Amino acid sequence: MKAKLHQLTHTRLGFIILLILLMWIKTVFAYFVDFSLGPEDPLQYILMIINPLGASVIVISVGLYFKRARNVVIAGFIAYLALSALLLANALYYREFTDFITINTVLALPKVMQGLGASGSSMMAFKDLVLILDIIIVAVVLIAYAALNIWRYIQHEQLIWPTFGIHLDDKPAQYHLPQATTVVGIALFMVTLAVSELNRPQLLSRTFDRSYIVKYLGFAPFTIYDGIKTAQTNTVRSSADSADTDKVIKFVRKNYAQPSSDYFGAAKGKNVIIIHLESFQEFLIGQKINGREVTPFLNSLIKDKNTLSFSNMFNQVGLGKTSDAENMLESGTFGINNGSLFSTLGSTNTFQSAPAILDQTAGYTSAVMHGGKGSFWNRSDTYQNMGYQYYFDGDYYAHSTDMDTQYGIKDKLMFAESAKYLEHLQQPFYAKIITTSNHDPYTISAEDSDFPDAGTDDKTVNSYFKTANYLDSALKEFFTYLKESGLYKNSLIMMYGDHYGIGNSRNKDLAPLLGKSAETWSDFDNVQMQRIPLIFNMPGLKGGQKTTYGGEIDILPTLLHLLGLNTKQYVQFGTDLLSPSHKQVVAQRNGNFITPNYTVVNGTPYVNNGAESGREATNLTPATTKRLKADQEHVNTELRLSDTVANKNLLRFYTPAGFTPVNGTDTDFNTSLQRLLTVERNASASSTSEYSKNNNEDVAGKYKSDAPELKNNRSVLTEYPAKVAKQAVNKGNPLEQMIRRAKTSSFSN
Ligand code: GP9
Ligand code: MN
Repeated sequence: MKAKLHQLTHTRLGFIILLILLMWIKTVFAYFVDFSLGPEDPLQYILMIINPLGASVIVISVGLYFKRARNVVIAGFIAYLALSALLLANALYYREFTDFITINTVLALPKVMQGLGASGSSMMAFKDLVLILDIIIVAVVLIAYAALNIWRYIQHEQLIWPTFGIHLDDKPAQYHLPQATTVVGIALFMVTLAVSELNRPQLLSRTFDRSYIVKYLGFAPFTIYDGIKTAQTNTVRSSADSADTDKVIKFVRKNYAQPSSDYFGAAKGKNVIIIHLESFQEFLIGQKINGREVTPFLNSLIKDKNTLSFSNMFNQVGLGKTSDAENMLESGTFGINNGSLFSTLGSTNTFQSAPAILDQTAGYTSAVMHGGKGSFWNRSDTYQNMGYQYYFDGDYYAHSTDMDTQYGIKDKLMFAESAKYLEHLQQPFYAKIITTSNHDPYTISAEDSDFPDAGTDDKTVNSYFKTANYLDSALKEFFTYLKESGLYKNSLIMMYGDHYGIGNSRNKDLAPLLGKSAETWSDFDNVQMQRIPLIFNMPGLKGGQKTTYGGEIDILPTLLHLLGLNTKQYVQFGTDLLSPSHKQVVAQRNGNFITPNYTVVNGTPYVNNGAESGREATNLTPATTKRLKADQEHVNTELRLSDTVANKNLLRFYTPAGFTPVNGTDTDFNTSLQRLLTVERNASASSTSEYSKNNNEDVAGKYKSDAPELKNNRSVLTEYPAKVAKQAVNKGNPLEQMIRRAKTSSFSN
């Protein structure tokens, strides 16, 4: 044992291994104490425990490449210091921002420091000592030696240097040792990467959340990944010139469709409540399982005379899934073709999006509600840059394991708890509620759903109908509440499905339920399955079930026109679905497209309707062939130009008339609650929130739901989770009522 220890500190390899072990322990300690990386299964725990190893081996063993023993120590220690600094800096940064340091944060450091303000000094915590204890010890020893040296120098004695008891072998390292260690490090990293990709496919291409990259791969790989992404983005950006912008403006102007006179301004001045229906496909509407309607509420809503719905709407998302849908909805531009626009560009791009447009041109308050991690899909940064004023993320909702879904909280609780934020928003407002129960793997307890099993061979397909049915019932409760609170009569409610819930590989199991055959199921059918619902409901709205072909890209101009706002000056790639000149050519992110008569998959046209439905279109007239060719050209151009706008950040060069660029860093979502209530209080008699209008009565407390969690504990309806209310208290907010609520809150986050 003693010999082994001796070997560990007295050989250069031993010394390097010691540093690697220390780094490993420190990092794992930090993972569990300083960060909430949210490991979800045993494999993710294992990955978190092993992932610091690969990078530490690669970086620290660089020291071994040096010939002289002293240089091995110096280089190894510098590498060790660098990794330690990265870890500590992230721990401190995370405490304040619940996020990791990116290259862009470093570049914007002065601003960050400003943002920190008074809290900066209180950032160090006792546990940080663990991360620097080793370095402190070394520093103390060094200082002691220096003092000793000065003393000896004064005494005219010989200078001595610290060896820390490490008397390294002075025989040069074996020939292949450094190379071998590097290879071991790379191999360790590759294994971590491979296992991570298995557990979370497309981790690197989709990013999801910075915390995912750290959780799976560790800090050093995250920093390098972020560095590469940033460099790529900046290279593309710097190549932008005015000709790029001109081309885009020319295209969108030519494409513009004037509003329909029937609908323009039909919802002028109304609140807009957007309900983001997670993974919700159009085929669910009207579908029955064992004779039971999957979506009884939506089915009846669609028949309501005040409901306008579209049955030929297609999702147009790419790898960014939910975030791509949100991006199209908010910005009227497509997601990018190689990842999530939110994740890749959301922190730095210029947006001209719905919240800012509505605020600046019609005085709307804007808020988004999502019961999950605020940073997922880089939402916090992106929402800031889109001009959202408030973001109520998972911290603003009560959580306990039986309330949670994989990405948030159960929809019924989500809607119920959102009521207390909605009723305090100044009207008119633009509020988006993101649901999460209907997300793969569609788990739902028997307590929450008695919906029959669809009985196919595919469990995912079977449970999809259950969670969709649960969402439908959550919507019903929410509508009941809106009517009860008084919000309903002033609001336009819009619901849309973000993307498919059943992937192409499962469609064959689904086919029989849709009256189709699994044997003849084709690519054509897969594209038809990309339909999503789009539903507008408002008292007095001229309803109807429209068969117009369109996609998510068309929602924004449609919505803005309903609100009576002009869109001509903006860079939006879609057109108003209600406009007589709406273009019915619906692009898919991969270049396929759908028109009312044809579906073009990889350049091959298929017939949509009639007896030939699903057959390859042969014997096309020259005019039709020409038309489809032009349509394909149009699709390619709009996707390419939208990518240019995003990747080159072109909107920074073009500010539409009457629009003021958004300064995202001005908004702090940590103070959403504090600001919301302060605005209401300061407005006093002129406050337009529903709460004020109801004589400061919490209608939210009356929310009716059959959710079992709410039966015995209705306090969550009016109380704020301690975590968010505490932030407000810390920042010196004097809103006593809010503080009182926080103290009595029976759920903790
Ligand atoms: C995450 C949730 C799901 O917050 O919206 O995202 P998805 O996996 O559907 O893109
Ligand atoms: Mn989604």
